Amino acid sequence: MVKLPEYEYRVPKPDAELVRKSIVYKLIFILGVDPRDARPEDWLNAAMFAARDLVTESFLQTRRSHIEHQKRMVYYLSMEFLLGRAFTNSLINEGVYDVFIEAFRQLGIDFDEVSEKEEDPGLGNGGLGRLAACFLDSLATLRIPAMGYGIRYQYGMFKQEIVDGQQVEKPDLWLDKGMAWQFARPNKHYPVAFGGQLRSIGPIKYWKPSEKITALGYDEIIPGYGGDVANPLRLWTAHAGSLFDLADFNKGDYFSAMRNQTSDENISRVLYPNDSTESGRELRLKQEYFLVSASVQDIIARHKCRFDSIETLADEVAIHLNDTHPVLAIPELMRILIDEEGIAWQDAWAMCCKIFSYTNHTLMSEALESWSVDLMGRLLPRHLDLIFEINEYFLDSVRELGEYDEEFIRRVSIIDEGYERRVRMAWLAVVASHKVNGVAKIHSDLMTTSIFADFAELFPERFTNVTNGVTPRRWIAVANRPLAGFLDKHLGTPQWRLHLEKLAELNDLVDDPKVQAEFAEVKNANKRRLADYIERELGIKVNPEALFDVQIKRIHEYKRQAMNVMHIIDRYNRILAHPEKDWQPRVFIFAGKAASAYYMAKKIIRLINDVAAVINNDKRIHDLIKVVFIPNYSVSLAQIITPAADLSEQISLAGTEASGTGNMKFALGGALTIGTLDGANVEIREKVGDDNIFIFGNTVEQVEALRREGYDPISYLEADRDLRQVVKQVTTGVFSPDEPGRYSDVAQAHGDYYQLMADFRSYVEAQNKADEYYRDTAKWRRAALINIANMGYFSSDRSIQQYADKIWHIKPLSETELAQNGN
Ligand code: HBZ
Repeated sequence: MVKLPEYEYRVPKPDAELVRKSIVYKLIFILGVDPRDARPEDWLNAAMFAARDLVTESFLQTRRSHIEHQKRMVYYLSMEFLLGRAFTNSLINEGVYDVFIEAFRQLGIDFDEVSEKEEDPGLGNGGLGRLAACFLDSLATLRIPAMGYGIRYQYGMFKQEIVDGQQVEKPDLWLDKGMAWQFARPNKHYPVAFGGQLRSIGPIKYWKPSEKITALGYDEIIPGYGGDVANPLRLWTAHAGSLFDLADFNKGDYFSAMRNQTSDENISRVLYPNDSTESGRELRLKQEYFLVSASVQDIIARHKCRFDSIETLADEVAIHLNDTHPVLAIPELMRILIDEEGIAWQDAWAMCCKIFSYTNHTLMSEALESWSVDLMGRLLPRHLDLIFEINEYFLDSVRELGEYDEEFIRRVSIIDEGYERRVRMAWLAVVASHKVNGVAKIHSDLMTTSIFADFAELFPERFTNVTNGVTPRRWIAVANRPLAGFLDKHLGTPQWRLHLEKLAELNDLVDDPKVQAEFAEVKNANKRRLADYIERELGIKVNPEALFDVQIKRIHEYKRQAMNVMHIIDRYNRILAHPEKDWQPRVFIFAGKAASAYYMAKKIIRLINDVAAVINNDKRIHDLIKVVFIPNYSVSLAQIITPAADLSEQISLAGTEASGTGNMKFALGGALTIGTLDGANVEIREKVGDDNIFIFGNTVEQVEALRREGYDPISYLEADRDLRQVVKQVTTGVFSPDEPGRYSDVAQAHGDYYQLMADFRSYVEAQNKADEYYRDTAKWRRAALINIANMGYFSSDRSIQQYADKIWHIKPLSETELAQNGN
């Protein structure tokens, strides 16, 4: 091993002068750009290289400590990571934000202009991907020996444009501007095979694939807060063929080899959209296998490099499956252990059952993944064979219990023997994992009484809950600097960044009018920033004094953006009927993407924009209502919108939203929630108390009862004149005069499956109550402060600590372990 004296690689704690010099050096010698010609993009890249130097040191030191102290590792496998921009976040986590600001000032360059140029890597759809990113931040911050694995999609989530009120998707070329934040790892490459046949010689099976591609790794560095730990997120790209076997070229068929190259490389080309139903396409299955095959091979290679024997794998390694998307890691690990390492089937299975754990993010049966046996057999014959063996082994063990009939066996079988035989991926995950968790209390409870009821009977100890959380670094320290300053001052410490429960001390200050007024200043500054953004981007002027009512998330029927619109229309009607009343001015803000093939979600976007066009231009409304749809929702947009919200819309039908994490970010920023008793709203209510949240609508039990009894949306229309009027206006074209029938199908969609009609009245009443509260400024500010004070629980640090303790059994690197690492 190379021994270096410390000074050769330690980056000194920088001051502004050093940072300035480093930036200029990177600009000239790494990017080859003359400072006189440098554009903001060039300064950004140069500054990112300068910042990366600081993170890299912690990154290498962390890796050394893991090896030296033989730390048990957790590997977090996810098809999605919605990281958001890296630059400012890394400066905050490294504790050099102010130093960089000063360096930019000395250079005479606008820091905000430059940092806004950073691409926001959209390698995810929504909550699940963002959760994975918050978790990486917490894993590094808590010094947990961990690594993420994902796919480096060439095109992430599409860019959304709104043209004539409708969503238009444009490709997201996030890699084109250069990715200063990632290290290419040309030596981290693995073959990934597909197709071909399963052969056997006696009892020994072997797979002869027909196709081989190569996975090549890139490491994105994830810095923890405090600057001493950074973990890698290893992202794989697909490359044609085998890097070693150039047979095609040698055969002289250069052109066909090149053609194959593009089709092979399609595997990491584009992120799959989160559709209303799983689309089950072959390329998606290939992507899933591509991720897990490269990752499992890498995990084993890393293990072998640290320990002598593969036998100890289960003692040293935990693998976490973020939803069912990476579940093929289970048969892949079985395959490698049995076929390549020569381990006996039962021993390999015992190892798998110790290694894997799985998080479920949805109860909606249409969103549960399953793959046809046919397709899987064609693409992955050995894996399908192993899945059949696992199933047989599992079903035999159930039969042996002697308590269950064949109907039960049919229900728990990993293979659905319906019309077309299919592999139920969630079943496979549950059978192989030692722990299965839901993401909020209500969701975890429902999980064991609905989709996994049979398994909960078989393995009651397997099911657990870990309520989601969000990182206070990105969501306060980076996104809400005015609030960060407020907290530093009133808590008298910067420690809330690491110990969010410290926010509770604010509870003593919520009645202090001076503190309330200072909080109002924080909120107003954030509202002005958003109002400026809206004016700049959309040319719409909004009043920062109005109540900002915000719903930002994926557009989906179950999230009920349409019910929000119905309330806006009802309010519009009431204002027109009683203009003399003292109405609370409101700005209704929406943002979110619809999956490109999701017809109804796209229609909802159009409805929002159509309603906005009519109401915003109705002079009689005098700015009492403004409706704004902000295009291209992303992490960086959420960082501007969330801190500016007064009211947070969390209005999914009870029992449909697994947790939600936006709800936590809003409350943490001092917005009050208007929401149903769904997902983590339930726990937010427990923390902030009934008086500081607007809960409305049917409970899960009531929703189920209505479904059982035969839900009748018409009965609500008959009983409610205002509701009738709203539905009539939408369906007869009041908001789409150029095409009156445009929304005739919206109200009837699936017989109002998400029960908008049933919850409408109580929603409107909750909205009226919110107005009343808002008028009493002291009352509102107090409630907002109580929300902030009681959000400590929703830190992703708490979530990750729970995963580490009760699921992964992983201990963090101690300070001494980190300090002594063979320098
Ligand atoms: O995961 C979300 C849940 O809807 C939300 O309630 C929860 O807070 C969050 C984190 O636990 N689920 C998703 O975001 N799901 C997806 O994005 C998804 C992506 C690809 C798919 C299916 C779902 O194929």
